[in-house]
Amino acid sequence: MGPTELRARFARSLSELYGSEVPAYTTLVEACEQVNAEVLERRGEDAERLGSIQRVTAERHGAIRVGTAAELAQVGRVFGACGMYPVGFYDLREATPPIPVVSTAFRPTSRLELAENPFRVFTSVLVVDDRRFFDERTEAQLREFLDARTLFPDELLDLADRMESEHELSHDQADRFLELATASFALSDEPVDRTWYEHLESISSVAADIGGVTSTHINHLTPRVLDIDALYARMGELGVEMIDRIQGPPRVESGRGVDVLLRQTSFRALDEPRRFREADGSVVEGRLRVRFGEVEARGVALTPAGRNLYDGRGFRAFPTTDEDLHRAGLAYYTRNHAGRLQPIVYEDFLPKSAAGIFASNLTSDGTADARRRASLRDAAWMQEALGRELHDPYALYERERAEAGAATRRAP
Ligand code: OOG
Ligand code: NI
Repeated sequence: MGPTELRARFARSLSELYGSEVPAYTTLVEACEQVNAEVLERRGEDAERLGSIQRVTAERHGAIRVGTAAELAQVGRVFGACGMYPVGFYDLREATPPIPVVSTAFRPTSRLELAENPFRVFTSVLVVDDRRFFDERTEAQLREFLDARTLFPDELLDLADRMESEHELSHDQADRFLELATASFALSDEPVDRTWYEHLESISSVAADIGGVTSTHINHLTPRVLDIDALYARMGELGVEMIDRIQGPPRVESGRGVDVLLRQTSFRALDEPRRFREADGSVVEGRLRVRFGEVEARGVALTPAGRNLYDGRGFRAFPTTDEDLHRAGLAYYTRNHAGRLQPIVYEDFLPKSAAGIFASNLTSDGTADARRRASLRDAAWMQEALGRELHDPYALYERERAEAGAATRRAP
C-alpha cells in the first residue's frame, strides 16, 4: 500500500475514533452529507466546481497540538508517511487573545493527491520560552514534563520512515501503522495532575491542553460542507448550539459574488470525563471541556494581492465575478478544456479565523504580559524544527497554475 491509500485510510480511521469520542461529531457529519446532497441536487455540475463530491464527502481537517520541536519533527514523519507535508507558518501569538503556539498545516501538495484525498491537519507547537506567557520556572517545569513523555511509539516512527523511503508498506504493516497512529491521537485516560494542569490553565487553556497531559489528541475533526449557512441553521434545528457567527468572508448569494478562501464555524463539545490526580495523590473523576466540533466551506485561493486586499479592506472591496477576480490578479484560476475559468481551491487556513475558533471555545482568555520578551519563531525556525522543507502556500498555488497552463497549451 502506498502513501495515498494510507492517508485515505488514516482519515477514515481518525473519523471513526473521533465519532466514538465526540458523539455530536457524527451528527455534524450526517448534517453535512445531507446539505451537500441538497446543494448537488439544486446546483448540479456547478456544485462540484470546487472539488468533486467524492473529494468533499471524504474531506476532513484535524487539529493537534504538541509541546516541543522534537515532537513536531515526529509528527512530520507520521504525516509524511501519508503524503502530507508541512505548508505555511501561522503565529497565533499575534492573535486576539494571544495563544502561545505557532502552527503549520500538514497536507498533500499536488492537485492530484488533493483530489484523491485532501486530509490535512493543523498542527501547533507550544512556545515554552515566550516570557509573555511563561516565567522561567514554568518554562523549566514545562520542558521537564514534555521531555519525559513519549507521544509516538518507536514502532510507529519506524513504519513511517519505511513508508517515506520505500513508498510502500505491506498490508500488515499498514494496518499496524494505522492502529498505532490512530491510538496516538486518542484521548488518554491517564490521570491529569490537577495542580499542574490548573497552573497552566491560569496562563492559557491551550498551554494546559498541550503541556498539562502526557499525550496529544485530535482536538477537532472538521468536515467540509458546500453551504455553510444552511448547515449552521440545520445544526440549530438539531439542537446543537453553535458559536454566534461564521468566521471568514461573508455569505455570497449564488451568482452575486465569488466564494473565496475559507469560512468556518464551530460548536463547543460537551465536557468530557477525565481522571485527575489530586495533590494528595488520590485519583478522582473530573470533567474537561477542551474539544469541539467545527465545519468549513472552501472557496477560491487568493493571490498575495488578493489576500492583502482581503486583510486590509475586507470583502466589500472585491470584484464579484471569476473573470474580474482573475483579470485583477486577485485569485488563482486555471482554464478547463472549454476555456472556462476553473477556480483553484484554497487548501490552507486563516489565522484570524483560527484565533476566533480558538477564542470562542476557550474557557478563559488566559494571561499574557505584552511587556515581557517574546521569543523568536518564524518559518525558518519551523523548517529547522521539522527537519524537512516547509512549503510556501503561494508557491504551491503558483506552481499549480503554471502546470495547468502548460498542460492546456500542450493539448490539441
Ligand atoms: C487549531 C485551530 C485552527 C482552524 O480550523 O482554523 C484550526 C486548534 O484548535 O488547535 O483548526
Ligand atoms: Ni479547525
